[in-house]
Amino acid sequence: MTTALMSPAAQSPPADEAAASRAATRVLLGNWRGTTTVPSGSLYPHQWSWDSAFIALGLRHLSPRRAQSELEHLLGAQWDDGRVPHIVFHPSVPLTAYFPSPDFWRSSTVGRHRGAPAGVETSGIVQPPVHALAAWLVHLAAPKESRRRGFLPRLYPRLVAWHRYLADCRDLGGAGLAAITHPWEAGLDNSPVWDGPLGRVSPVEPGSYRRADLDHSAAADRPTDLDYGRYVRLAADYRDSGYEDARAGQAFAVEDPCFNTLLVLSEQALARIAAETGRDAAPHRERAARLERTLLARLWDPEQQLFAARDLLAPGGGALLPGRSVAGLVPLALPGLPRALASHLLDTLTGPHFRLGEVALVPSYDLRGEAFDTSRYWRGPSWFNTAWLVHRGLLTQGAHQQAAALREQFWRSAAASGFAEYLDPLTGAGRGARDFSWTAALALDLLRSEGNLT
Ligand code: 2M8
Repeated sequence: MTTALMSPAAQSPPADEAAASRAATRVLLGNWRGTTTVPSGSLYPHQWSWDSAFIALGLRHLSPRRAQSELEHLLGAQWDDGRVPHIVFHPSVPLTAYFPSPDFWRSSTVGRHRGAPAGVETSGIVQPPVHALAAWLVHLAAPKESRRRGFLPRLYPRLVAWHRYLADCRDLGGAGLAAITHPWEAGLDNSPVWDGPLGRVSPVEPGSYRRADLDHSAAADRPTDLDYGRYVRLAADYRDSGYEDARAGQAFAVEDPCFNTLLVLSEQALARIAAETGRDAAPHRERAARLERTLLARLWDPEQQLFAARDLLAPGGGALLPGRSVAGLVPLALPGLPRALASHLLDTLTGPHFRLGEVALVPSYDLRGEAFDTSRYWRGPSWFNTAWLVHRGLLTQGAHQQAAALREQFWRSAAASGFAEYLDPLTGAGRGARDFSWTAALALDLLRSEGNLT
C-alpha cells in the first residue's frame, strides 16, 4: 500500500527532539511491510498483537492511514470466537525465521472449529487488549480522515467481539476479570512473577524444537531453555485441546493487573467509539466500571503496595502472586483509581523498588527482588511500552512533573540506544533487538503529544 507521510518536522520541535523524531520515523519506515509493521526485522518478522497497537500510536503522527491499516490487518485475522491472535504470520517469511512458526500452531486446521481464518496463519493465544484504546487515539489524530474511511464503524464490531471473547471464554476465576493461560499472553513473558505457577508445568524435551530467537539475541538477554520448554508445553497442550478455554484444561491461569487495566481502558475507549458512531455507549461505560471495581477488589496487594497477579490454580482456590512487577503499576492509568491507592502506587514507583528518576525508565521487576536481573528480558530490564503506560498513569494522576521528566528520559534513551528493545535499568545500556518498532513509535508519540493524554 502506498500512503503519504507527514513531514517529521511538521510541528517544528527543537533541534534534538527533531533529530530523535526523524530517527524514530526511519525505524518505522524500515519495519513497514506493506500493510503492517514488524516489531523487529530480525527477531520478530511477523505481526504481533499488542506491538501493532503501540506501533499505531506512533504511526498516527506520520500517516493516520498506516496507523489504521496496522489495526485493520490485525483485526482482519480475528477468529470467529472473537479472539485476536497474538501473532499474524507473514506468508512470505520462511518457517525457520521464528519459533513457534505456523506449522506449530496450525491455526487454519486445528483452530477451524473455533473460527480461525482459512486464508491466513496465526497463533492461537492472545495478548493484552490495548486495541480499542489505540483505535480511539488513532481516530483522534485525524478524525476527518477516520470518518471518511469509516474506520471506527468498521472496527467497532470486531473490538466488541474481542472483548466479548475475553468476558465469555477467559473469565476463568468467575469474578469478571480476564485470565491469561500462557505467560506470552501477558506480554511480560518471563517475569519472575510467573516462576511459581510456571514451575508446575513440565517442560517438553529440549531437543524437540529449535529456538530461532538465539540466532539474533544474546542468550543472557533472553528467557532460559527451561522457561522455553514450559512455554512450548503450554502452547502445545492448548493447541492439542483444539484451543478450548475450559479452566479445567489449563495448567496456567492467572489474572494479570496490566492485562485487565488495559481491558478497562479499552472498554472506556469503546464507550467513546460507540458514542462517536451513534451507538449506545452506556453498556460499555457500565462494563468498564464493573471491571475496574473488580480489579481493585481482587488484585490490590496491601502488603507489596502495588497490584499483583492472582494465580487461579494456587492451592486453596487462588492467591495473589509474590513479586513486584511493573505490571502492578500500570493501574495508575485508571482514571477512577481511588486517591489513597494512587498515592501508595506513586510511593512504590518512586521508592527503592523501582526508583523512578534515578534509574533508566521503569524496571520491569523490583530492583530489590531476589530474581532481579539487569539484562534478562522481563526480569528487570526497562521496557518502553510499559514506561509509556506508566507515563500515561502519571498524567492521569496529575503527577505532571514526574511525567515530564519520564517523557524526556524516554525519547532521549530511545534515540541514544538505537531504539533498543529494552534497557539495563542501572546503566541505561541498550539490550535485545535494535530498531525496535514500539520503542520508535512510542518515542515519536511522546515527542508529538507534548505530554497530554490524547
Ligand atoms: C516478546 O514475546 C515473543 C512471544 O510472543 C517472544 O519472545 O518471542 C515479548 O516481549 C512480547 O511482549 C512482544 O509482544 C513480542 C514481540 O515484540 O516479543
